[in-house]
Amino acid sequence: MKPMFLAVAAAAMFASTAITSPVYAATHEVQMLNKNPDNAKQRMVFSPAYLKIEPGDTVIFKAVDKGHNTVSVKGMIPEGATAWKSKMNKDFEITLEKPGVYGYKCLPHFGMGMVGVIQVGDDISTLETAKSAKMPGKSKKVFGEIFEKIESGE
Ligand SMILES: [Cu+2]
Repeated sequence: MKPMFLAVAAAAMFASTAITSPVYAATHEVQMLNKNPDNAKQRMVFSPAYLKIEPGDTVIFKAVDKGHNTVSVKGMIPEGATAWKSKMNKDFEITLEKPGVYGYKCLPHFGMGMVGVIQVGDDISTLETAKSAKMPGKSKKVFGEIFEKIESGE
């Protein structure tokens, strides 16, 4: 039984390293949470809130905690890209083909700063446009921090 378990663990590890592979379309996971695992004081978060992927990759939003969804923010996705809006309490999967910066929110917790950004490829030319979108309450701060990170190329 033990070697079998190790093989499964090794396969799982391989699967997680494959996420960074630029050769094949990869699948990434973003969790919808009531508490930031890295900062217990921060409530209602997407984790990770910033994700960089390659064009054609898929993102799965996992409804780990209840009461959340994911909705693309108007004016914060590349022109011609398809907007999305998921159902509350449900996992949601989306494949992003168009390079650029995608800002999204949790509808009930937009003002609490439950927002995230997916960067597809290296084209960040839409970042300035994204910055001028409407961001209520704490979401402005959270978006601002992520945009800074993207600009600094970290
Ligand atoms: Cu939420």
